[in-house]
Amino acid sequence: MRAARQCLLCRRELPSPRDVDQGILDDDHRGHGGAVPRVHAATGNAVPPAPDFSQGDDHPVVNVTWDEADAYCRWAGGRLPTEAEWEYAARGGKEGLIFPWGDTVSHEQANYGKEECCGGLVSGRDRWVGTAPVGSFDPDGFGLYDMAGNAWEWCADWHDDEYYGRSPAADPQGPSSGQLRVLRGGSWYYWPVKLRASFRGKSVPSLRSAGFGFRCLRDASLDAFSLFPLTHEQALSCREVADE
Ligand SMILES: [Ca+2]
Ligand SMILES: [Ca+2]
Repeated sequence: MRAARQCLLCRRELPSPRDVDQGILDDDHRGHGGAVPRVHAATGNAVPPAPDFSQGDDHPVVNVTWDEADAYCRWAGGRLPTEAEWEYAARGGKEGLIFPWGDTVSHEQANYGKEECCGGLVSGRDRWVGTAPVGSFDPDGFGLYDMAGNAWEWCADWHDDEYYGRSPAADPQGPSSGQLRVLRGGSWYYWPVKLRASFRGKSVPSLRSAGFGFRCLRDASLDAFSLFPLTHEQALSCREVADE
């Protein structure tokens, strides 16, 4: 019943039932010390500023703009995922759940903030006010870490609240133009509702935030980059939760 209520509240979020192209989400987004120089190399821009909290090399890179994230992924031989691809990956093959692991959330499962706006919070297994080292919590059903929480993740799409009411049934690519880019997954700074698999965040693409990171998707045809291969047998649809 809780899942159904969630669906009714959030109908504009659901891209389902949709198919997305098979692909791989690469976890090579980690490390303010490792990835940041490569973001610099990929874009020619100045090195993104460090956040005002401590980050080790195994933390997700943050403070990157959408253009920098996009440029980095292309430079690395991949691309940013569409938000439909991101959501498919976040659900880890477990359709109809509010969060990647189930219908409830706790600080045992992800790094996020206070129960209500705003700011980081330490509780239980979540020992971080800012970002946590990548992979500090259990992965989702596809073996992907930190899809929910830690850092928001830029997606390829322009944002449009009404898009899923008119989008193609297969592999939606987002609107052709817009003012805002999509972010998914919530972050260390935000309250848990933003960690829902279907929650659609958005921002102007030029904004740098200590909560904004990204990860790259490398297409399955690029076998050399297939860190988390999805098989043809895996269901690729995002099934809509029944209205009950
Ligand atoms: Ca936290
Ligand atoms: Ca994340």
